[in-house]
Amino acid sequence: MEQTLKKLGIEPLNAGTFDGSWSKVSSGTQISTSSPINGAELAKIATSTDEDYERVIAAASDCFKQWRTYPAPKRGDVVREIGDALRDNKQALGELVTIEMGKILPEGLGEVQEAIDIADFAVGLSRQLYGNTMHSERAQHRMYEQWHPLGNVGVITAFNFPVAVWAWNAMIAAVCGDTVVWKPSEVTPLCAIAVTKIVGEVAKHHGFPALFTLLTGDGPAIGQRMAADRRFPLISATGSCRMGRSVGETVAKRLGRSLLELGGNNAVIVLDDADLELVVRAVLFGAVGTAGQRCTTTRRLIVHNTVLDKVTKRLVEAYKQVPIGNPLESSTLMGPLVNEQAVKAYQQAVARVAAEGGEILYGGRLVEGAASSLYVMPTLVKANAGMDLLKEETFAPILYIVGVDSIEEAIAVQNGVDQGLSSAIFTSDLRKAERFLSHAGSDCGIANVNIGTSGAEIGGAFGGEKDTGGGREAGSDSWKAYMRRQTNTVNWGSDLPLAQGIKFG
Ligand code: UN1
Repeated sequence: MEQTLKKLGIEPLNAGTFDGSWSKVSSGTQISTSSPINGAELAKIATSTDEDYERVIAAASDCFKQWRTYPAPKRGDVVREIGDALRDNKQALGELVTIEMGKILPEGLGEVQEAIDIADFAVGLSRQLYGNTMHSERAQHRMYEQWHPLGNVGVITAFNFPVAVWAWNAMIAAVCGDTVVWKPSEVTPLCAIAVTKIVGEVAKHHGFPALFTLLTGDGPAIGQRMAADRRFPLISATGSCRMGRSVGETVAKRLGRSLLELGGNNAVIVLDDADLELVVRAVLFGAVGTAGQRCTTTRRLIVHNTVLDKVTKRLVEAYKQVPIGNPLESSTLMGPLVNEQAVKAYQQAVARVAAEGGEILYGGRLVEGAASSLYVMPTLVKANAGMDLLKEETFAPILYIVGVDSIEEAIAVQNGVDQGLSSAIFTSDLRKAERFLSHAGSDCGIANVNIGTSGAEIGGAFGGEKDTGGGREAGSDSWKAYMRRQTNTVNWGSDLPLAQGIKFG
């Protein structure tokens, strides 16, 4: 652990504010971050003061005025170098994700890869920020749309993807000509500091030291302040529905834009003709991966009653074989939960199962003799669709299994929650798969066939409907959220015809 921190320039006490240079560590109050692996303190961080906040916004706003004049493909060059710098640091950064957040190393490395992938995507995008051209109804007129840089983008991220989700926003925002102010989760500040050090060097080298700035807080105060601040035309926030509702309301009050990627309550539907081998593998990754702390984690398994017993038995067998332990060790499949609060949420959910008419089939308790009190057993629950628990997102490895008699019932159960992020169906029947993907099928932002709910590629737009917040990040045309659109009409004739054929005077 020490080696990793050293490689990434993490000190025992770190500045948590970056405005193009790092603030003094003596300024703010200090928070400490510890590893869920063994509870050991990793480092202390000086949080951002009110003055730090103002300095960061001023530096980002100044930087924006320069950065937006820099041609988009050149902005792409800077992002390409950032992708290379992330490649150079992939191992150490992946380790830091694992050490500070607790996901297993292959997932920590995968997360850094996701950041590299979006950098590559953004480089290509920097030459493809296309606007449309329309045919004007007026003679000798040209009409078209262009996309301009937006300004400072405030990026508020959660602990569970402490590198990748910032990168989805930051890499795209940067090629769009925006500056990025990052407020990471107070649970994973070191990941943010390490990333800011790496990308800050590249940005500085190109003369834009305040392109990617950082604010560290202790709790929601800084995020709320950003949400209310008109100097952020866009706030992109990832986290719980509760947080998103509060940020969204505050941003809406000043008529700003928000891009929200909030809670999921993702289901996998298993039909009677499903390839069960694929089901078990996909559900294991989806429900146990990242210890159930992805927004895309599989939380509900909706199974056709004819295969319910078979699927349940196979999953119990598979769950028994999940090695739980130190996420840095290659044999481990599941590490700890991130903190005590997460363990409490897990325990509270487990405690409600019986009262709500469910039955714990496997797990439901802490791992005995573990290196910290944060290791829980992945849990399988026999459930029914009416249980209140199934409507909630508990950020822990608890999978509720529900039996159904038809695809119609399965889709109704799957859609019968407030969240709408990710969903999947396992079937060999093309018609049923298409039914699931149709307008009358899954109501989620992501709907997959014979693939689980988590582990999306960056090339598609990522996000969900309903209480998930409606935002789309990463690939496809998500970039449009980070720019402002302008419609231009140019008259190159010598008359002034009016639209709609109006004669005036
Ligand atoms: C998140 O949990 O906030 O699709 C993001 C996935 C990852 C991203 C998850 N690519 O599971």
